[in-house]
Amino acid sequence: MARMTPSEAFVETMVAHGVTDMFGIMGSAFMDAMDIFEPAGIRLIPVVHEQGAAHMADGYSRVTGRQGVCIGQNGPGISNCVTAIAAAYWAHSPVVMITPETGTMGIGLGGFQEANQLPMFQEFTKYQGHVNNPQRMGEITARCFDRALSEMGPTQLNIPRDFFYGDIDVEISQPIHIDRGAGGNKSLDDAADLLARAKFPVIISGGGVVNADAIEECKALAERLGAPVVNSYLHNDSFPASHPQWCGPLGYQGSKAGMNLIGRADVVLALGTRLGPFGTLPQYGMDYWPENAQVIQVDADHKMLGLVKKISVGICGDAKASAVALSERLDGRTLLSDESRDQRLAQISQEKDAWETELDEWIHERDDYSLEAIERAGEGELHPRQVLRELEKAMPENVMVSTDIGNINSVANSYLRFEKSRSFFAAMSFGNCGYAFPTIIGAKAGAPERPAVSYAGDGAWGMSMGETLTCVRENIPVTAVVFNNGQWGAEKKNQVDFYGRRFVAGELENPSFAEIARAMGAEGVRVDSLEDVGPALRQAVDRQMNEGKTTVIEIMCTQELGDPFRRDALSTPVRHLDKYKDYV
Ligand SMILES: Cc1ncc(C[n+]2csc(CCOP(=O)(O)OP(=O)(O)O)c2C)c(N)n1
Ligand SMILES: [Mg+2]
Repeated sequence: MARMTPSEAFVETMVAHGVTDMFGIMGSAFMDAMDIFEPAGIRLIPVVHEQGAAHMADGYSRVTGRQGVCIGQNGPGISNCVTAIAAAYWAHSPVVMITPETGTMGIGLGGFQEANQLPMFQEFTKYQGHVNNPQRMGEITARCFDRALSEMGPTQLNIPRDFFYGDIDVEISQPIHIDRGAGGNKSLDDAADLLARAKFPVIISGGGVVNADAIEECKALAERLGAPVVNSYLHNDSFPASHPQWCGPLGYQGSKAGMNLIGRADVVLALGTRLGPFGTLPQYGMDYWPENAQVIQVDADHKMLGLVKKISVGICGDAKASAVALSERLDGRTLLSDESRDQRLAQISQEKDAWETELDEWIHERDDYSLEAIERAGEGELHPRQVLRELEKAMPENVMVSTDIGNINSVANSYLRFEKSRSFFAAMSFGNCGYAFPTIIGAKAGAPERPAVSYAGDGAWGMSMGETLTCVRENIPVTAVVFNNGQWGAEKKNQVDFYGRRFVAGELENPSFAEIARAMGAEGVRVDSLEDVGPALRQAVDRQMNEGKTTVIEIMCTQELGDPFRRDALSTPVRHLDKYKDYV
């Protein structure tokens, strides 16, 4: 036990948990602790808006596998973070959100910046620690850090602001590491038997494979089975794209090769994935989910087993340990699928070739609205698909890419391929516009040696571009690609398909984003010819890595639009009132 102030206990516990960086905006509520961040070896990275701070903590945790930390002033600084914490929750990111609160002697009186801060994060946190007595500062801080990792999601540390002061006796806790294990023997035996009897097994490699650093173990299992491997939705970095058995992502704007192959499966091994409902919806008019296949699902969270899809075997385990245990059980065994190994590998390669050829030829969208948009496009407006292909070809090795929510960003799903995990940070299931840019800044802060590239549409860019100032001020160089199509395209697509092209609030009249970037102290480049796309990305990455400069690449695009996001959730309008009778 050592005598400390609660501020010291709080800071020392963070140090014990390896915290070196935090994101946030300073405030009086935690100034007593903030005062000793620097001598403790903690850098508080000041941001433009607290939503950005929480996204940065998310990106930081997704690339490092360690806790990302954010903090803000009680009341508005904290409520500004809600959206980003919700996004981190659905990305399974171990973010610790530190929320200093109104002092205990004032709460309930309607004082300054007062808010009840636990309910606002209740739905989006795995654990909420409230320091109800200053003596417990160290204990509850440690628990928030441990739970973020053990539960793989955000936790909240709520601290009444007067509880930073005083004298307490504390023993600083060391981190608790949880070894999750492979799952129960019976479920592993059953799964191995199913795999041994499978004729056409297919593996879905999910976010759990990324989080458990289990690519090699997934690869070994896939190679033993000769099975196609598809990525679960927006986890394109869960299997190396150069591997002959990699078949690309399932889900919205994913790989037709992957969808065709999983459609033939009699056994699906869903490794480290919750099989989220959005990620397996029909695409390109194909209802590919193999309803009659037996499904083995491996997830570290038992509550995900069988939640969305019917399963035959559920394994509550760590993706890495479970993959090893399954490989061991298959070792030396003859598998039914061994007979057809060569034919299946040939099918994988045929399907992939066909999809690559289709992508090469699919240079623009072909629906009526898109054809008209192309017709009316001005000089220098490029086809998004061609732009995305050029960017794909120009991506540097070891790149980290974040993507936003929007039509072009979603189409990008077919063109983003990775060799290693912890490389792709999409906006995942919360699907908030404005996700990608701050998230890549956090990722870059966590891995300064890796090139960092974000994608955003012009609408989403408007929400998030303020953080360019953070890149410049804090010397965290990244490369931001902005697809400028002058519209909130993804939502406009619904007006095309369902609302008789009655466009409401969808057009965006934009200033020059390149000029704005330059005014903020970054480099700004406008691209309006296809040949310039690749070189612009390469030069920007070069400036990022060698000169420490952030570049915003604004790419001028036509208004053509790919398949809509939510075909599953919209229906053609019905109007009963006479005055709206034409609105059908
Ligand atoms: C915070 C937030 N607000 C609104 C939406 C609804 N929404 C989804 S996509 C989209 C349009 C995105 O436009 P843009 O970023 O320009 O990309 P584009 O679709 O044009 O490629 C909107 C408004 C959302 N997902 N998140
Ligand atoms: Mg747009």
